[in-house]
Amino acid sequence: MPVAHQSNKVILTHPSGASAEVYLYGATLTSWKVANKERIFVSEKAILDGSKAIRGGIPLVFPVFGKGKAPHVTAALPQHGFARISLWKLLNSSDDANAVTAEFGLDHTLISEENRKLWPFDFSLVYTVKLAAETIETKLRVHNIGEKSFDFNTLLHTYFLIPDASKVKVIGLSGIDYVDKVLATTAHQEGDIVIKGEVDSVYANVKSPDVQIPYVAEQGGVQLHLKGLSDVVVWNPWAAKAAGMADFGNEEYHKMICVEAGQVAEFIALAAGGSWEGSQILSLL
Ligand code: TA6
Repeated sequence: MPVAHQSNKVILTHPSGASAEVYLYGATLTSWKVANKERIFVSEKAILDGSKAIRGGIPLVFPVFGKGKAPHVTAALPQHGFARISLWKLLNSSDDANAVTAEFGLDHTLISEENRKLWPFDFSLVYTVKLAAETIETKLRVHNIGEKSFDFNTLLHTYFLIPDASKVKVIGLSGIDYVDKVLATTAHQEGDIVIKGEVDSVYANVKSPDVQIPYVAEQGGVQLHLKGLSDVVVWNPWAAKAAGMADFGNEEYHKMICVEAGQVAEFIALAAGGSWEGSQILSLL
C-alpha cells in the first residue's frame, strides 16, 4: 500500500522499496529509507507520545526559530514555535509512477488555546512529503487566511543519520559569514565544515542551493537541494549538550548531524491573503 494511515503516523512506500514515516504529531518525518538503509536520525530516547517535540527526524520550526519573539507578538512562543508540537491532519495522499505523496495540514483552529493567544493570526500550513525512488522532497506552504499580516520564521530541522560525526564534511557553505551560537560571535566560513565539537551555526543567504554531507571514511552521503529557502543551520550538540538532553543518548551525537534548511535570519512578512512556500529535496551522494 503506497500510503498507510495508522493511528498516529503515516507510512509511505515507493514501488522501489524506498519508504518514509511521518508522525501526525508535528507532521514529523521520522524515517526515510533508501535501499533499506535509514537516512534519518531519531534518538533512541525520543518521546513519541505527543508530550514533547520528537528528538530527531524533521521537526518543523514555525512560526519562530529558537526562543525568538515574532514581531507584533508580546509573549515568547514555545521554543521553535508550535508547529512541531501540534497534531496535524493527513489532508490527502496520492501515488503515480514516479512518487508517493502525502499532504498534512495544520491551521489556527488546531493549535492550543494558549498558542492561539500567543500568536493570534489565522493561518493554514500544508506540508507535503513526496517520496521517489532515491529522493524525498519536504515542502511547507504557509497561507495567511486572516485579515492581519504576520511574520514568521521556518526551518526544516533535519537530523541526518551518519556513520560518524567526526568523519563527515558539510560542503556548500564556504565563503559565507555565519553566526556561531557556540562562541556567540560571527565568523566567515572558509572551506568545508567539519565536526570536532559542538557546532551551532546559522548561515544566512547561502550562495548555492546545494549542500552536500559526504561520509569521509566510507562511500556515501546525503545532499540537500533548497527551493525557496536561503538559510542553513548546522548543529551537533556534542558530548556536554548531549548529556544534558534527557531525550538524547549521551553517545548519540556521534551518529547525527542537523543540517537545516529554512528562513531564520529574517522574519518573512506575509500579507493577509498571501502564501509562501519553501522546500528541500534530499538525495544520496
Ligand atoms: O537548530 C539548532 C538549534 O536551534 C540548537 O540551538 C538546539 O537548540 C537545537 O536547535 C534543538 O532545539 P530543541 O528545542 O529541539 O532542543
